[in-house]
Amino acid sequence: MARHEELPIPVFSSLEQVYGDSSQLEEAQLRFDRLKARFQQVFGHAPDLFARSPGRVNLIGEHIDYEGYSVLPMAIRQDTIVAIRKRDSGEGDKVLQIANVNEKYSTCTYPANPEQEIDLKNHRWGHYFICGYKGYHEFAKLKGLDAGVPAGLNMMIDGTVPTGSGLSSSAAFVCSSTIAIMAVHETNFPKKEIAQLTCECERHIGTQSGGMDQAISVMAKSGFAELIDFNPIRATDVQLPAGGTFIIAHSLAESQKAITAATNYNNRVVECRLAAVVLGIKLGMSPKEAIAKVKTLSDVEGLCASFASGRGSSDPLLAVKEFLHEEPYTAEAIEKIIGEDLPSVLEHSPSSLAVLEAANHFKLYQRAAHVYSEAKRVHAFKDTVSSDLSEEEMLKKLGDLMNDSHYSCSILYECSCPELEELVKVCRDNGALGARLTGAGWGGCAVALVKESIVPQFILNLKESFYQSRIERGVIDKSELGLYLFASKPSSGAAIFKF
Ligand code: NG1
Ligand code: MG
Repeated sequence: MARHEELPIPVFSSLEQVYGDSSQLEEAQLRFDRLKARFQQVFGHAPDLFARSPGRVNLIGEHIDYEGYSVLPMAIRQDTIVAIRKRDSGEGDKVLQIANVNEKYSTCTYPANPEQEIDLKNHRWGHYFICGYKGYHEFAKLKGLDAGVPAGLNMMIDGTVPTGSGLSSSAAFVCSSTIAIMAVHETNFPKKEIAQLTCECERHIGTQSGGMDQAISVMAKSGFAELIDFNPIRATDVQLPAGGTFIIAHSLAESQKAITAATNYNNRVVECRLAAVVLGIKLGMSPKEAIAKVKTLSDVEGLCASFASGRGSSDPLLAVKEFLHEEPYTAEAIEKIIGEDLPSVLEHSPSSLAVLEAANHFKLYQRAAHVYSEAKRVHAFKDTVSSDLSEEEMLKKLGDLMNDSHYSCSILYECSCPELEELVKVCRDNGALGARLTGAGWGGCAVALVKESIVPQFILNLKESFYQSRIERGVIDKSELGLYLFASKPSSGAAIFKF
């Protein structure tokens, strides 16, 4: 049987095939009916088809996908649905019109031109659709498919993944858009190719993202978390212990990753790249070779490991401790080691130049120590789940790994924030076996592992000790609490609907 990443995106004719249980089904039916009606009202036709792709929660493995290391996320039930139709020549077929059922998002219009550059200075929600549009056409070209004259398209979007939460609303939108565009062109591809393509095209938004979010959104399977490996992308089902539940809780600090990229997300990608090149040189590569060959910390893991094995260990952290120092590096200090100016090491990519502009020092030791240790925790998590430990012991171990991951994110990677620190503490104080920030951080959600038996009480306690004061201050409305605090089961991945 083909591995599931080899299969194309499933095409369904009824909602039951994705939205399993009855409460979900009812809600999904309402959403699809409303989406179709709004489409008809705005564009004067029914859509040709729909595509949906879910958000995700990352259980462990933070900020390591772009360094080539495996991660362990699961899809959540919240998703983005795109209704789509090719425009007729009578409608003026040279434009893309992207509307949203949520009035907060006003309709965006773009030219039907895959070569258009995304205006990063003026961030608009429709830009994520254009990532998918450009991505589809780049991919079709690469495959030698004749996509013909780029079609004008009408779209109506309905998304339920909270934005700026670390739950990948962005990937849910980019993936559902790309798949809708593929489907309206009557094409479909193996999931792993779509995962790769969507990862690359989301970078048009200006973040140098790894591939985790798109991979899980495209390849998730109901009932399982997935161990996602990169180069090549592969997904392995991970059955989670039945006695534990993952609770997602929003810190109510919004993480605007596309806007803060130069100081936060892309800054860390650049620091990791520089740490990797410096390690490569310290471990014997010539600067030329290191600059050409070393893109990620996983590229020098072999060298680090052989250094460690000379000391009777296999831990790459030994090389980090030996060859990098804890004091932050200045750009000049790094240039002296590499013998090349940093803009050229970073290939003058505009997003990396923006990082250099904004940073005055680089914490190579801390970032590399986080990445290597977090990569090990992912495998420890996977091994624990498939071990023969008692459920009690298993849950305790998984919780400990999540706590260690949070500590590393917070102290070494510095991607937490005061609200997340408070929330993670509240989770642990109320009986979570483990709790950590999830997604890029700097705001957004935490994920907590809680024994099934205490879930209702846990949720009540969190409401009391974290959310109540914020409701009183008007940060959120009481009626919205369910959007910010909920239990999550592993849900299914992307799908196309033709009714
Ligand atoms: P969020 O911020 O949750 O969308 C981002 C990246 C991931 C990964 C995590 C950190 C994008 C699209 N996603 O996720 O690839 O690096 O941060 O582990 O940038
Ligand atoms: Mg995102």
